[in-house]
Amino acid sequence: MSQQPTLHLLYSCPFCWKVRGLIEHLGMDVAYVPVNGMKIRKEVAFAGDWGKVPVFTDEAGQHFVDSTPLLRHIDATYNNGLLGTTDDQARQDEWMAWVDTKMSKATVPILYGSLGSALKTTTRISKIEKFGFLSKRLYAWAGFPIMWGIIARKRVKKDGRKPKQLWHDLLTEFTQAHNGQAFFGGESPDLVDFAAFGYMRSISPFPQFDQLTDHEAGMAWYRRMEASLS
Ligand SMILES: N[C@@H](CCC(=O)N[C@@H](CS)C(=O)NCC(=O)O)C(=O)O
Repeated sequence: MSQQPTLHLLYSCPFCWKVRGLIEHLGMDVAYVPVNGMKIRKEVAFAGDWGKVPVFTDEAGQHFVDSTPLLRHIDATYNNGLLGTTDDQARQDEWMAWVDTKMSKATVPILYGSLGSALKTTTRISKIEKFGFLSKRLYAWAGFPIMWGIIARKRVKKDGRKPKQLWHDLLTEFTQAHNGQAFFGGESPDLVDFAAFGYMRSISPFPQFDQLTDHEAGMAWYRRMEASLS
């Protein structure tokens, strides 16, 4: 029996945006299913004990988790692996690891790195994510000092740079690795481009995205990535 593939996600989850970009690039017919951020574990319990989003369920009802393995699985299954194989596999693997460690760590500081930005972020999240009646209010009011105090403050302090500077440095390093080409993957994007694009795009629903748009090379690449979606 065949069913429409689904992607269980949170709109504010960078890992989910990685997978969405690839799905949109390939023009796949996938239904997005938002989960309640306060009950992720319960809402994706159907996929086993992983307990996180994104979860991709294919037409046969099989579940796949973890964004980078998921990128590889989708590319291999629906695109003949064209974006995940190159002449220089070591370069692709090395930069995929770079994106998944460096860029993934930069999303929390820019979204929650000061009390003011944490408030902006949680207010926006309470509007765009699926919540229960009470949990929405609880999250909007209690979420921001928690995110700032417990998670972001330590991370910003440890890095030493302002979150904007951190992003600008990462975008400079990443776009320089394109070696003068339009994308990391060359004339067209590869899986590393989609991973990086996902992290950056996850900031786009928030006002802090303004802090990234004045990185010229990074933004030019971002616009090319957007144009590659169908
Ligand atoms: N390595 C995973 C990380 C996924 C992840 O941490 N997702 C978060 C949302 S942004 C989550 O579901 N967290 C729930 C939890 O850890 O309980 C991936 O790349 O997919």
